[in-house]
Amino acid sequence: DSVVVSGIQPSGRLHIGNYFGALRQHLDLHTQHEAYYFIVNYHALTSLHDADKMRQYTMDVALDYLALGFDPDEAALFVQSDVPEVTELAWIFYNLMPVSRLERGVSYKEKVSQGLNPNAGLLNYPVLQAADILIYGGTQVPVGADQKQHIEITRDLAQRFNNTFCPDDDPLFTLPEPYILDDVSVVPGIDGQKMSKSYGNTIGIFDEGKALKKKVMSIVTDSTPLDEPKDPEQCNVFALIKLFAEAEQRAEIAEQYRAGGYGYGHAKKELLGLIQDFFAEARERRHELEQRPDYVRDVLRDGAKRARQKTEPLMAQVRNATGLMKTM
Ligand code: AQP
Repeated sequence: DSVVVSGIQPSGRLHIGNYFGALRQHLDLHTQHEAYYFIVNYHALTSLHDADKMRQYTMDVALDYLALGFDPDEAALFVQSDVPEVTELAWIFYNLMPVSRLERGVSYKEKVSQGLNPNAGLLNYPVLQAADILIYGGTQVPVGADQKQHIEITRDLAQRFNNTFCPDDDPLFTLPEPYILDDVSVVPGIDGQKMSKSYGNTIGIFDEGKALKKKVMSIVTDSTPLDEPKDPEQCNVFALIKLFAEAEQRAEIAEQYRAGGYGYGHAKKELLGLIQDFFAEARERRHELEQRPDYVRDVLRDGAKRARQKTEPLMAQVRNATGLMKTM
């Protein structure tokens, strides 16, 4: 049976790239399968060193999930650091992973090429992620395309562990599959690059009012004059409209692009309305939930309890397989 597993960083408010690339799939799948979703604060620690912000962003992600429809009766939502077995397993995995493989990691290399002086946590990010996935016996990992290579590293680690420590007929870890939907695998940001917090090009799921309007109006377009026909498939605004509009409306808007006389300003207004409507209910629910921090904490605590029912016995097997004694 499928076990769905995915993590999300508490490194700022979630954006619509996170939503379409991952969160929506998390929400779709969590009522159908056993599912574990965790707020990966250890991962965020690779770049965030501010305790107040860490606490705030962690609560923010929990609020976002609940507001968008996560049902705590259906699956576990919890904070990564509430499950200490994960870092324990990560340490074991570090010893199976060549440094050279991590240094070739696409997202690691990209951050370094942007001038970041990487810490050891960042280099080892995919190993901790592998521990996160494998410790719950994850089989499906709903993520955006940027995570594909990390899932390959996870599969590699599962295999290395099984080959090194388990008899052939009794592997401990299952190899997970990435669950990536093509249409939404890379959501562009307001400058047309992948929407990403580190590029400062995001539109937040819960942005509203002037802030939201300003972001939508600043989406980069070319300079084709208003009356000339335009190719919707070449337009950043349309790329986002496609995510929010129903098929029929999408086709109508594409038609207007091609006909000419329809400017990018029109398209941006259309998009703004679509975003406002799409998240209206969730926005209201989020405002309500903000008044109930104790409830949110209860959800996270229950989620962590459920998670540990899975991780404690698994770690006993891992210690046994590796000869790591536990005397108490
Ligand atoms: N632009 C995107 N399109 C599709 N999917 C995306 N994801 C992120 N950006 C896009 C997916 O969202 C999930 C959560 O990712 P994360 O918490 O690791 O966030 P992230 O990838 O760190 O998001 P950012 O904004 O891109 O952060 P930085 O700037 O730190 O790299 C993942 O499944 C991810 O694929």
